[in-house]
Amino acid sequence: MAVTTTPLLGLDTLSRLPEQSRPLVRPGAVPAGIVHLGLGAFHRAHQAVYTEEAIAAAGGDWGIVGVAPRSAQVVADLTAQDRLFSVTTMSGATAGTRVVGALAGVRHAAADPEAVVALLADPAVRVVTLTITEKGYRLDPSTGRLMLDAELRADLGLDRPPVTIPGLLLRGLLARCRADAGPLTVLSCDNLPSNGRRVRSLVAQARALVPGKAGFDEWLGASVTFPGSMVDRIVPASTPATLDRAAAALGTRDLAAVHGEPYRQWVIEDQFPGGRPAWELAGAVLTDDAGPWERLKLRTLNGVHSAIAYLGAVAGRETIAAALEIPGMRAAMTRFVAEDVAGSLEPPPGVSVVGYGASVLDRFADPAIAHRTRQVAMDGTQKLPQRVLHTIADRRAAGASPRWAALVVAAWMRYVQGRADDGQALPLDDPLAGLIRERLADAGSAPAGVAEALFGLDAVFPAELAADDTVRALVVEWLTALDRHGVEATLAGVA
Ligand code: CS2
Repeated sequence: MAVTTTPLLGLDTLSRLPEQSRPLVRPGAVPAGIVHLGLGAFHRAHQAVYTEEAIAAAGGDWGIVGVAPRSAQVVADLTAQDRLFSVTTMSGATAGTRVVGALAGVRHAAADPEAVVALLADPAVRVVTLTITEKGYRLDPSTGRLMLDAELRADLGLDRPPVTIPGLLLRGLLARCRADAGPLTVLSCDNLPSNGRRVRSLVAQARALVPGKAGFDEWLGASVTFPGSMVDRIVPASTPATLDRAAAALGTRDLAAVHGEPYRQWVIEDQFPGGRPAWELAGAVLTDDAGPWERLKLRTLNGVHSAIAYLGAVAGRETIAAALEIPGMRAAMTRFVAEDVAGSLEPPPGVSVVGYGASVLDRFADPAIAHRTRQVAMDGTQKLPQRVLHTIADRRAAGASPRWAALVVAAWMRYVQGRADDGQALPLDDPLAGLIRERLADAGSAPAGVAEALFGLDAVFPAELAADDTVRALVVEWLTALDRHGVEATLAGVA
């Protein structure tokens, strides 16, 4: 009852909000300068918050037009709420909720792709940011080559509105060049290695499949930059509890509410020929090279996250925090970071990989965040290379035997077989799910056969790594232990 009588968040209910929950910027008051592709929870709790604070501190026409590639619901919800949404920051028993006013507009790309193409060609827009998840780039995770399927081929025919992100980006850039609309920065905010270089390569590979377009390449080289960035904040998918908490804090309903941890980090390579918001005033680090930060974060935070997700889900633990309580889990993750990850990378100056790893485990341990193991376990084929396999490759090149990293690969192999230790079904939510099932169907149930079948997925495992006997033996050893004894017994002895 209370829910239906509570008014909806919107411009006309702003005055009802507690003082500390009000937006820093009124939507509509700041013209758009950014187009963001991917309107999920992470964007709302990360770039939107940084951008709103930057505008509040230093001004500038940097309102964000948020584009949802597929989901009509988030666009409908945000439209009904005058593009306002709240972020609840949670830590232990405390929580604070604030409404964010950074969105100058919202669009549904699937319903109106031409409107998005037109936005990318608008001279007022000078930055395009992306959080489209690893698979949205349609790059082979192992080689970085554009994966051409019928949908993408049709997009690159340019004779119908684009439905893929590569198609949309290329069309937008071609239109911008034609309109001579001025310089632009395309900023990937996804957890991919060298994400700036990847999105540049995506555009180049897509462009190479489109004939003609004289002058475009020169324009692209002179006018468009693709800096790299490292993004960090734990923001789980919203649940009914997220919306209830927001409603209780705000006194209005918020259908687009998100919640996340207090920690946040954004390291950005400073290449913005058309200008940018003063993100540094919101705590972002602007640098020449985000690479060391990005490798540190992908291999440590995301590598450990995936490891806990697979092991925890197989052990029947609902959340990352609950999985971290399995005896031996923290020790195994600490050893993974100290013995394998730390030796695989050069951290940013003054940062200790082991110290960073310990702080990551403390963040994961907060039960208030309630991040589901099954959510982090999604799309493993798109995540494993940068989170674990690069660590393995670098350690092998140095002559080491990365035992703990092999455990992470084995945990993924155990997870994708679809059964938890108690026999419950586990979902396989992955763009290569069909291929994985096919491989497993032929593999039998013996760990060596399963490993053999999955190492054959060349989109995930580079040939050199798949042929490395040391790595294979380590993975099979762990997979055998997980199979025979289960996760809890396997981890029990780790100290
Ligand atoms: C997680 C990330 O879902 C996942 O795969 O590892 O979304 C993680 O929460 C963020 O990268 C934290 O910055």
